[in-house]
Amino acid sequence: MVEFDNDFLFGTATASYQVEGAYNEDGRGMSIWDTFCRKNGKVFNGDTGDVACDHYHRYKDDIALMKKIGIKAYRFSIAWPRIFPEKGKFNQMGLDFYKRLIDELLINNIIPCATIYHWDLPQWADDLGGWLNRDVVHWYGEYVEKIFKELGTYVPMWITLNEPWCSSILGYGTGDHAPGHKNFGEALTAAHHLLLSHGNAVRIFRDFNLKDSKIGITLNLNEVYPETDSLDDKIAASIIDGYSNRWFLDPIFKGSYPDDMVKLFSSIFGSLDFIRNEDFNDISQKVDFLGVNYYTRAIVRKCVGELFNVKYVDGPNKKTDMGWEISPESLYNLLTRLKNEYTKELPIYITENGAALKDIISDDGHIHDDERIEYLKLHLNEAYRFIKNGGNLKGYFVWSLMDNFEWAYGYSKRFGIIYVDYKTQKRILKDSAIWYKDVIATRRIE
Ligand code: IFM
Repeated sequence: MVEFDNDFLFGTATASYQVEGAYNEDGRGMSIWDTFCRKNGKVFNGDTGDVACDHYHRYKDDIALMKKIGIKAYRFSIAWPRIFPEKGKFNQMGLDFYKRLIDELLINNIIPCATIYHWDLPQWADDLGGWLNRDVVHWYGEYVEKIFKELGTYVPMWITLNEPWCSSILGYGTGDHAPGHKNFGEALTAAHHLLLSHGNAVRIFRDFNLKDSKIGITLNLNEVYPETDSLDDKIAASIIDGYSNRWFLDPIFKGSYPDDMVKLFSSIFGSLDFIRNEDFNDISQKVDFLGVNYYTRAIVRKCVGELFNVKYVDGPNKKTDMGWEISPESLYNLLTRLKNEYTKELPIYITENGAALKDIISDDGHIHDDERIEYLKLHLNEAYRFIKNGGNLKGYFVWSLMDNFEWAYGYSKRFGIIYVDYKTQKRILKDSAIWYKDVIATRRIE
């Protein structure tokens, strides 16, 4: 029997560009995703976040649904281009939306958990070089300062960045995400400036001395396994671990980049001269918690000719609609490794976990997403196992509250526990939402 303590936080998560819509209302400026979606062939079906789930207008109804499910915390993100649509120009109307959203959450006893940056960089910032321009640290600093000043006391949980690996590697390395560059040297520069911006935001946050608020960062992390026991595959796994996990964890928790990766990256991409020694003092500012987004594991083998001479290979287990292998026990291994090597007693939150599935509305009008229930159940079981073995895991946020804009996949992937009919904007609670309601109410998984 799995039974979570009363202080374990059960939440759900979304992000501004994925749900809000209202892309040109109340003074919002354009973001890199508005631009990216308008480029031919970048996003499935030419989909955009222009309307998305219309959460900007329907947030009250959506919060009522959260209340119905019994959700205790809502992780949303703030759209930087609503707050600063132009460089140095603050937009009160944009901020007021988040005031309304937070008020409504508080009235309904739902804890607001705000992510400050979930990928929607203002277009003006990109025009000036985006995450490649070191000045971005100051632009982001100005933004976070305003946010803490206006909203700081109402939000108990702040997250500086969501998944800087994706913002940098997918945005500047592979070109799969906005702004769509394909240059891994740039990706490392962007990653560094993201990390610096994170550290600077933590420092600014401390200056506000918000006694009832905590701050952390959310990283997408995986366990990386070699396909075989060969030395070549083990080295391949260590490289991918360095590239996707340690490159972000080490500077935050250990105050330096991992030596092996510095050597490898500089041998491939040349001098990493965007790094200054004093930067690590900023990046390793003490955080109050670590947010972990976990979906799958990685299995790799050596393969000459691929990037880093490594190839990702398919695992044997069932996959979600993203093609991601379902591997709950790797969540346990990941959390245990984080505790041992990085976080020790520091609280961890699973800030995202969930499954995209081909949900269909049955003849009875319901969505019987048993596979999602199974996915969530298996992962919550592993989360509980971690707690029972001494892990300081404080909460779990399902990705996502509702189906939404899944970046380059447009609306073709459904992660929600609430179904969204994009034509009518009708919401339907999936069976997983009803199941989650029961888990939250009893704190138990049968
Ligand atoms: O939808 C995304 C989210 O924005 C960031 N984490 C992963 C999710 C699923 O791909």
